[in-house]
Amino acid sequence: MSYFVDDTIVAIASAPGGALQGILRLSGPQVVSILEACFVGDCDARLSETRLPQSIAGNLHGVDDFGLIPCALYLWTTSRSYTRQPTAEIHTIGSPPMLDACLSRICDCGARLAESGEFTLRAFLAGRIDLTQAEAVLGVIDAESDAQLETALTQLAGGVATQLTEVRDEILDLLAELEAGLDFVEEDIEFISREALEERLLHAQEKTEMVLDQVRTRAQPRADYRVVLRGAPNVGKSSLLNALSNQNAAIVSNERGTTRDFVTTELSLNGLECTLVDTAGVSLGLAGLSPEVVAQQVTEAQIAQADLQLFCVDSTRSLSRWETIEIDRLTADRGLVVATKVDELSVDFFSGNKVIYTSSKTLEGLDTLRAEIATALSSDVVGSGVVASTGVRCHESLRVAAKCIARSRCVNAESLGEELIAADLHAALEELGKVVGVIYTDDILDRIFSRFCIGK
Ligand SMILES: Nc1nc2c(ncn2[C@@H]2O[C@H](COP(=O)(O)OP(=O)(O)OP(=O)(O)O)[C@@H](O)[C@H]2O)c(=O)[nH]1
Ligand SMILES: [Mg+2]
Repeated sequence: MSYFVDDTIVAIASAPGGALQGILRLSGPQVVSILEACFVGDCDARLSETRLPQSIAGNLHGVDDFGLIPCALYLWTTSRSYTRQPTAEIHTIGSPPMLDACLSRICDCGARLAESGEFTLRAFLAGRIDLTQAEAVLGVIDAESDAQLETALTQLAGGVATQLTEVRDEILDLLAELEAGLDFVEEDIEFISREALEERLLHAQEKTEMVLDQVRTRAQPRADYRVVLRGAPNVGKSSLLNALSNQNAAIVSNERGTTRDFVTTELSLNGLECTLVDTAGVSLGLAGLSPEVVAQQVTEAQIAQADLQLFCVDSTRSLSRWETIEIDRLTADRGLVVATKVDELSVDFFSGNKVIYTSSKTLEGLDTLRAEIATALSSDVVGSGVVASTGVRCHESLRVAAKCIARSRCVNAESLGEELIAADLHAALEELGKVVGVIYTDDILDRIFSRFCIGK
């Protein structure tokens, strides 16, 4: 990875393969002189005299045997660009051999091929974005679902960085006051009272822990959510699993207690991958160690692991007392109430919860159910607002930062000295600095930017 930013880099920024349009991206001090050597605009504006961002129609010339190649040039000649360097994009026909020829022509004029992630690296080195935003760029490129995209966009817009910058600023202010106090320690002047210090330290700790919580929930890339079907025997859980997955994975019969072991099948909802789990119907009042009792235990274990429960009730009969109690206990983000068999004569449930009416026979309501499942699962993802790679990288730093602040509060409580509090706060600042990239090493940058593709 090159940290030298005084040369001019170029890369194909559009996706590999043929397309209607291809994009070449350049960044560096020589962008204008390079373009003056190989681009001629339809109007005779001199590129070097351009200060405002411009879009200029024209042609690339001298590109092997291709003659003049029509293109649109987008040019930022000042530091008001993504990389804070003169930057340009050439939008032209997306033919791979032609784009390659344009690339070598631009290199002949003085540019060098960019390494992977080098444009975003330059944006980071110029202070345009912080490390969490750089990771969010990658999050946007790699997003496989609407929810992942929204998380990455939130982070790109500042999400986690804004909160951490606020904590850092608070700690910096506090340190300034503490250290000013240390200079006057002989004179016995109190710059900040113990109570006021405790209040501000507690606030900083809580904020850090809040971000740590967000990061924790996203530390594992959630490729797989578990959605569990639950309900009384014979309400139609197995039929629903078969209908939703369009398979005959589970045995269906009008005998109660057909399902004993749990059966799973994979579902893809709006790009969210989830495992749908069928369980044995819940029977009350069983005793001993019969297969039924074991089946009940398996059901409860599956529920405990579930991200979402689909609580199924048979719409051809009224709710039992147990069902009413269970429905009341469901919270919107952990459970949905699904009424089955609406193709038969249905009774109306008077429930405070939203009920999704379905039929595994006519497939009525299944699209609504799929959409509701996806919404319930993705609210979990979006709420956290941190892309997975940031979560993995920052978890330890945030944990240590929160611990240092907590320790400084103990020092304060026992009046052990402001020097010790300051030392802990310096340590916390350093860890928070690593997260946003105020403090970084080549190794950290290599790990982040080498995962990008060339041209980004
Ligand atoms: N008319 C109608 N009948 C259904 C529907 N879904 C299920 N059934 C019937 O209801 C009965 C029970 O269905 P299952 O899917 O085995 O029910 P279950 O909840 O898995 O039952 P257990 O595994 O015993 O707990 C079967 O006779 C199904 O044919 C439906 O949408 N419409
Ligand atoms: Mg069943």
